Amino acid sequence: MSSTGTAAAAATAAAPGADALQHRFEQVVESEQRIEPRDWMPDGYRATLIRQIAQHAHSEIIGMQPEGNWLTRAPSLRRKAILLAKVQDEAGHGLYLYSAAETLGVDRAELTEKLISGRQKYSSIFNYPTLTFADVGVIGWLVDGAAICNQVPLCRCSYGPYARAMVRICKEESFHQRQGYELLMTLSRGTESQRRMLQDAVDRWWWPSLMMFGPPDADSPNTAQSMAWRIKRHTNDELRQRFVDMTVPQAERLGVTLPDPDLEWNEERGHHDFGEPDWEELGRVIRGQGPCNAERIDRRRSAHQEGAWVREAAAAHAAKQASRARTTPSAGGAA
Ligand code: FAQ
Repeated sequence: MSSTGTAAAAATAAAPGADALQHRFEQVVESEQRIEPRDWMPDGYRATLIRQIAQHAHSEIIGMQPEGNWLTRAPSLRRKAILLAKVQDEAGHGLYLYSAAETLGVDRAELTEKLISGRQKYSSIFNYPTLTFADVGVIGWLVDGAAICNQVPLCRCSYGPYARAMVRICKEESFHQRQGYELLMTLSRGTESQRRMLQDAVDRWWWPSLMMFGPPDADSPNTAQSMAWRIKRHTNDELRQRFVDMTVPQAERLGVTLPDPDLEWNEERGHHDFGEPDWEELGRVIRGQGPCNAERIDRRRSAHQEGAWVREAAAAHAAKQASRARTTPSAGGAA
């Protein structure tokens, strides 16, 4: 047998079977190591990650719109600079996440197409309108606060590229949350009408923020499998509870009332009890019938169309650079 033939036979003999691959995958997950792009993974694991990471990336990109709406109307240059930086961070988060999704074998252009044709979801929270500048502060405080609660555990997700992207994203989200809280602190020390504006924004954003964590555990089809794969580290209800417990003292400090008559400390449980969000409303918003769904997707679709020339120019530039690199000897090679 030729040496090539011997190597091929040895490789075939050494190639692990499906059971061995599954076993190795399970061992990596159970021992808190990371699955990396070239590792074998079950099809369902790959599909779940693509679904969640794509939804997450789309949320960051669509999430630029509600606050972006206030960029030209920020009340001072300082507030405008802060808001610009925050909205740009969100674009960056979207890009890290699309890159993480691409390591699973999907293409960003394909994911964008699925978003604008309504075949992939994004977070329900971005389908509510931003009526006053207080909404910018409340989004930072409550929406970024909820995002942090949900995303800090994702830094320990079993899929390496997603977990690593989350580390940086969470650091930036913490800054976003603080800028929102600082804005609201300023409003709370302001005039009577500024305090009313603050309370009105809290009243409108509280329940949609609780819905960000997804349906109750009993109605969450994906949680059990995602927890077994250590993609999700906590259930939707556990994280919602953590968010409520974290937020109540912050609301007291701000001097606002959270719009839930059932909200109270439960000594026995060591947690706050709270009321039931309107799950039918969440269902409607996820199905595309929220107050701003159509507007958000139209805006995203037209931004994508208007940006076509930029993508074409970037591709033409990259092709030109690549062809120059092929035909021009490099400085190192010439020496
Ligand atoms: N909105 O079985 P589960 C941010 C869907 S980023 C829309 O519980 P899962 C930063 C769900 O996809 C915010 N759809 O699903 C920022 C599933 O769909 P399917 C985004 C929702 O995946 C701040 C079905 O319902 N964050 O805020 C929602 O196990 C400020 C059944 O649900 C992430 O994406 C919802 N709220 O748990 C930017 C974090 N909830 O199966 C700008 C990563 C559920 O029909 C300004 N994602 N659905 O395809 C996750 O942690 C999870 O995917 C959950 C849902 C917890 C969202």
